[in-house]
Amino acid sequence: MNLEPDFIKDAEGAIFDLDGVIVDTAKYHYVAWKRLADELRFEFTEAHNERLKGVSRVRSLEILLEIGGFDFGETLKQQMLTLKNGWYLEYIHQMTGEEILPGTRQYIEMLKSRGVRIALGSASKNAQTILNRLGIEDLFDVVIDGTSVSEAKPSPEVFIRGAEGLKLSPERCVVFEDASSGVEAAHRAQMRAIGIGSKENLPDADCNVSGLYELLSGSPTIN
Ligand code: B16
Ligand code: MG
Repeated sequence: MNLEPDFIKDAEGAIFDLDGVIVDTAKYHYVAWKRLADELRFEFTEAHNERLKGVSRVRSLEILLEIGGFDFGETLKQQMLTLKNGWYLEYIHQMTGEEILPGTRQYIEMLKSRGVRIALGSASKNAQTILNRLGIEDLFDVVIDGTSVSEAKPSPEVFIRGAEGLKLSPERCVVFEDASSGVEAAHRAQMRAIGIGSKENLPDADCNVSGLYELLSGSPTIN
């Protein structure tokens, strides 16, 4: 039995966020940001890190510095962004295909077998590197990431560009997202959003599942 909501079955395009949907890179962002906070000698917890999920690198630094009570100039902030990204890349380069979240490849392949076109819609400027490390570049017809958009989620730009790349009107596409900023971006792009996470954390998503594997197996949603 397949319990996918009908709006996914009717879609011609599927746009996937990366961090939190396909792979858990948040844990690597966390250790890299924590390293920066340690250098600045303030506590940065995993709860604080929740606020950085789905937001751009620059905005993440602003939030981190707010938490630490710092207000630095542009030059210093740029140096910190470079430093953090260098540390993050050290972790990312160790990743293997085993870190793909359960059911991802199977679910995307199932959609493709139905003729659904597939895009990535991520805020990350490292998305291409991560796809390469995981060995899943072949799954995507189009990749829109932090290097190809000018506005961060909740701007709908990343998803509108994804639909354009797939040559589909936005209403024909669905988005898979784990961040509330991404759900809002999908809705502003006139797309339905499948929330990867609980209804409590993503109340505005059109349905909620704990992971793509639930859509594959036909398990009930956790709405
Ligand atoms: P980078 P997503 C987002 O990825 C992460 O969730 C967010 O924590 C990160 O700040 C952002 O990418 C930018 O990442 O530093 O690699 O450019 O969820 O949009 O796939
Ligand atoms: Mg995400």
